[in-house]
Formats: sequence, structure tokens, C-alpha cells
Amino acid sequence: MSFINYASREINCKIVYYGPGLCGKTTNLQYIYQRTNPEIRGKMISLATETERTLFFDFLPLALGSIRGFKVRFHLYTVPGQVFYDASRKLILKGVDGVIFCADSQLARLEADCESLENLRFNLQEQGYDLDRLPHVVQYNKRDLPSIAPLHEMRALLNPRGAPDFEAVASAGRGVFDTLKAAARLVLIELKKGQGG
Ligand SMILES: Nc1nc2c(ncn2[C@@H]2O[C@H](COP(=O)(O)OP(=O)(O)OP(=O)(O)O)[C@@H](O)[C@H]2O)c(=O)[nH]1
Ligand SMILES: [Mg+2]
Repeated sequence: MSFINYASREINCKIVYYGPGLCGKTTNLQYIYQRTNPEIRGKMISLATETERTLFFDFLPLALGSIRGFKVRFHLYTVPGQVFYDASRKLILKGVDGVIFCADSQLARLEADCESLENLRFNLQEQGYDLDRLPHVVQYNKRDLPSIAPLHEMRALLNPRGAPDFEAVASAGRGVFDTLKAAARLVLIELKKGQGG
């Protein structure tokens, strides 16, 4: 549900990073912020606890080019992964155009990954969205750690429909832009469809 402003000739698209607590959502946004030209990025806003857990959301606007004379801006959000912040997650999903599901590759976090994906499906459904019809990509983060699940196992559990997916080490920047670009691409394809090709 991209927001198109005909007066200012702007299109705003919303991409949400979703996933369990501590999987690295905020780290993705921080890396993107650090590595983008100040001319195309806006202010990054983070509402976090003293221990750096996301309390409500992180927000980063990026101006990424134009379509037929309309400036396209991507608004990147992260949700708080901790289970008890579900009300915030629901709010942040409102008006979403694309989802990046960020998973923690550690074996010990596989169950939390699955629960978070279930929670995402449920919260989307509540708002009339279907994850399988929404532009979405999957990121298997923390590939640098010992005791991680093999890729094929994570795929089977978290990406049975074969959405674009990427291995990542967000803390080192690996896979961060590949993931974002894939999501942005899917959102733009959807946007063009809505515009009648
Ligand atoms: N080793 C390793 N650590 C990572 C990686 N990505 C993130 N981290 C670390 O994991 C911790 C949690 O990262 P955050 O980005 O705050 O996690 P989050 O998903 O935003 O967590 P919530 O806000 O609670 O939902 C931080 O200490 C990061 O530095 C990674 O790829 N590898
Ligand atoms: Mg966070």
C-alpha cells in the first residue's frame, strides 16, 4: 500500500524488518545508515531500551531514485523482536509494502525464528495481508557464529515457498545490501503492477 503523493510527486514505500529478539534487525539498519550517502538518507530514529533492545521501532528513510518522474522513498522499519511487544509489531506492520524476515542462524534460536515467523503471518492476516502475496525476502543472519543450522534446514523451516533469501553477517555488513536490494526490487515490481504496468 505505497503512499503516492501526486502534488509533491513522491512515492513512499514501507519495508519492515521482522524477526525474533536479538537476530540483528537493528544491526542491519545501522549498517545501511553508515554506508549510505548522506544525500539519499534521512535521519535514523531508534527508540531503544538502555540495553539497546528495540523498544518500539527503528526508522530510516532512503531516497532511492525515481519512477516516471516520481521520487521513490523507502521507509525502513524494524520491529521489536521481544515476544511481549506484540502490540508494537502490529502497529508497525500497518501499511507495509514489503517484509524482510531476519532469522538468527544459531541452532538455539531456531524455535524463536519459527515462532516469530508464525507471529508475522498471524499479525499480517489480522490486517488482511497474506505473507505469500506480499513482497518478502528472508535473511539468515549470524552465519559467522558456531553452532548454526545448515542452510537447507533453515530454508525448509523458514522459506518453504522459495522467496529470495540471503546468508548474512549483519554485524560485518555481509549480505545486508543484497537483502535490502532484493526487497526493494520486489516492492517496485509490485508498485509498477499497481500503476498498470
Ligand atoms: N556474531 C554476530 N553478531 C551479530 C550479527 N548481527 C547482529 N549481531 C549482534 O547481535 C546483537 C543484537 O543485535 P540487534 O540488531 O540489536 O538485534 P535486534 O534484532 O534488533 O533485537 P531486538 O531489538 O531486541 O528485536 C548485537 O549485539 C549485534 O551486534 C551477526 O551477524 N553476527
Ligand atoms: Mg532492534
